Amino acid sequence: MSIRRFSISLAAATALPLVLLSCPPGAVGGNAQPLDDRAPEGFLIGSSVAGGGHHEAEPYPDPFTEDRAYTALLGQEFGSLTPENRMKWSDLRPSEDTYDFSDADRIVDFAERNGQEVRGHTLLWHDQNPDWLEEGDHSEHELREILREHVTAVVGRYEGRIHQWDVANEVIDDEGRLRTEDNFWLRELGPDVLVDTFRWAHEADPEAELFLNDYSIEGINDKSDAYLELVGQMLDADVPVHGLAVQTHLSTDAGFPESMEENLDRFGDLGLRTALTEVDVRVEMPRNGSAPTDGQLAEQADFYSRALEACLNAESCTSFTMWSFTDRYSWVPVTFPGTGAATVMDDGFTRKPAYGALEDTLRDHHRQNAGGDPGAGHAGGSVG
Ligand code: 9MR
Repeated sequence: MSIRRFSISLAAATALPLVLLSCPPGAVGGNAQPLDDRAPEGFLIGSSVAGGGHHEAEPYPDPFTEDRAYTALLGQEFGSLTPENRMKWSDLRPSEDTYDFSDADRIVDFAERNGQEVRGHTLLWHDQNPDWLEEGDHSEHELREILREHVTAVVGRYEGRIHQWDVANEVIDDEGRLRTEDNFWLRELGPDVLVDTFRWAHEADPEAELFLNDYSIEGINDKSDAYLELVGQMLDADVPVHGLAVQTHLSTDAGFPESMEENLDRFGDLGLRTALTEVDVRVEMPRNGSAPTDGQLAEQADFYSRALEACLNAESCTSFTMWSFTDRYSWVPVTFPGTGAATVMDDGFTRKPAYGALEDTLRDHHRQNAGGDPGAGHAGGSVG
């Protein structure tokens, strides 16, 4: 991510007065009717909360604690928040003997003040594990104890305050095989530790819904087939798994996953809940450094709209969470250089056609299902 992208907007936008939060759609700042308030009852529109991870190498201060214009929108527009990095091992566990819950607590407190739900992310992953863990010299028994203790402490700390957990993240590879080599836990403790982790999480908070979360499983393909099989086996063994979380990192170049609704339905048929948990749609950035073309933005808007529509139509799918709502803090250009502009607002919080497409999709869904209550959302708006 280049400094150029931030040179104008960052200083200006952080100084925006909060009065701008009543601006009409399309303008910088807030909106007359926040996105989540347009959603049908029981359906949440969410966003990740920026901080940690790639942000630490970027030339801006911590977004969540320092960028008031950002947090104002975060508190106002969404019914559900997911810490982008602050509940990962890298952030919660500075050392084997210590926990640092300060950033995670701040997010959960903020969500509560704003009447928002929180999705917990994540407990068992192959990435963002601390060195003391992956490079330590622990016996199998000790590692198992470290994991059990962590899951119990973290899920237990937020008992009753986090409604869904991405317990396991990306445990199946692109060929549809369990990551028994590159997932530290599965490699060191064997595949059954996956099941144990769900059981420990369930014991720590019996009310929390426990999910498997992954990318490239939007449509019906080898990888989502592998999840269908895995989750079927887990359910047969009475493992407390309650949902499949479909990340939904899309690219206009790769085409839209046409079988999305059908795919969500087949997990719903198993009695699972589904959720779109990390939605973004990246585009190829023009080589001359200019903004995406109107054609690209229209195509992106269409992808956002179709993903939301698939989720709204699938009975099992009850939330649509974006992995950043603004390009200012998106991970995309860092990981996929040459691409970007993946979110519904630009660096300066101006709404793109994709934002309008989400509004239209929610409105159309409401019309088709007249009788729903689009006003039934979270309290929203309080920033503190
Ligand atoms: O957005 C996160 C970024 O800040 C981190 O640097 C990165 C580390 O891998 O993880 C990103 O979040 C990932 C999420 O936890 C799991 N799905 C893929 C997301 C994007 O990489």
